[in-house]
Amino acid sequence: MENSEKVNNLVFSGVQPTGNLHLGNYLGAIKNWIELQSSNNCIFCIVDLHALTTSDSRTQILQNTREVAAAYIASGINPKNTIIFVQSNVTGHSELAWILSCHTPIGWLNRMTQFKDKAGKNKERAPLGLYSYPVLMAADILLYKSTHVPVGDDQKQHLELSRDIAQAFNRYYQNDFFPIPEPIITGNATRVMSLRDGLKKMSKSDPSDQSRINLSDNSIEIEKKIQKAKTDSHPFPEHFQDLDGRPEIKNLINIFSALNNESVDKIISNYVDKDFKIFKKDLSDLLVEKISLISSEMKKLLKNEDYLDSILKDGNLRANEMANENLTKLKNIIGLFKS
Ligand code: AQP
Repeated sequence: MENSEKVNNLVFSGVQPTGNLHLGNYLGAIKNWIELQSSNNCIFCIVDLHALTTSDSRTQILQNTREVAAAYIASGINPKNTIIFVQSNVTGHSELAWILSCHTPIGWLNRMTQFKDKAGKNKERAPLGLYSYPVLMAADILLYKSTHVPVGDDQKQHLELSRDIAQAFNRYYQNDFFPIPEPIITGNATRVMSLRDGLKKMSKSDPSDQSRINLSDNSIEIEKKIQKAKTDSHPFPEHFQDLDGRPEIKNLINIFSALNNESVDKIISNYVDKDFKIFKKDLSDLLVEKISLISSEMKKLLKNEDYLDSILKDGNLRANEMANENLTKLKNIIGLFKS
């Protein structure tokens, strides 16, 4: 569909350049973006300022930024129609984050479970940025007056906070400046779980590389990881309800379903009488088909830094233009001095 035919939605989302981009990031977020870009105006950000919130992810941030850009393009994001840019290159994000933080009660932030999980027992020593991360996320979304935000299930609470902040701002200034952004959390893989523990989210920071399929994995690595993926001693389930209490099996079937756009019921009926080995073999073939294409394209793109940088430079310019226009209007609403 041509740009002129696009509806008036503005879709915004992002990924942190923290290394080890994985299947959860792809199925929970990036894959859905590809479908959205044909009929919506889309902005996809590489949220490097968020990556500063944990010390492990501060290293190699430049290389990881290019890796995320390569993953977006290799997965099928078209930089001609869609803006791909780097958060730290649009200063409006930090500026709006401060303004919004002045309109956000601390009690709202105290409810955020991700901070509690990530800070763990060491809350007093956690960086302030980790605590105020959701306000920066609200600024990312609201800076562009975004209407829709496709994310994985883990970001649901942060998105609800963004909506609360937008509503609070609009109410305070008796204005409808910010649209209230709608979450898009769809598909069977809104929460892809670890291959080693079906109760833990697949995540970049899991110390075990065996817990995730990285977008950079080759076919041999993918096959090995699926072969070794944790299952249980029961036979293949006969019904959807049989998946209760079998998180590892449920996860593998959900991944299968999300990759080939088939219902979970259909997959269960296809494999009900078969050995798990056959299911795992077909799943790893499917993953190799989808992921190794992305991974080889990423490798090619990463060898061409000039090309990647030119895409980001163009995206930064386009994002800055939109951000500055919205920030000027917003400062006007607040009544800040303008020379
Ligand atoms: N396991 C997952 N299943 C489905 N979606 C997921 N997402 C992340 N993990 C899963 C979605 O990917 C997008 C980008 O995530 P991010 O990189 O900004 O941060 P994250 O959610 O913190 O990713 P990780 O892998 O879990 O990183 P660490 O280990 O550093 O915490 C988001 O839309 C997210 O929902």
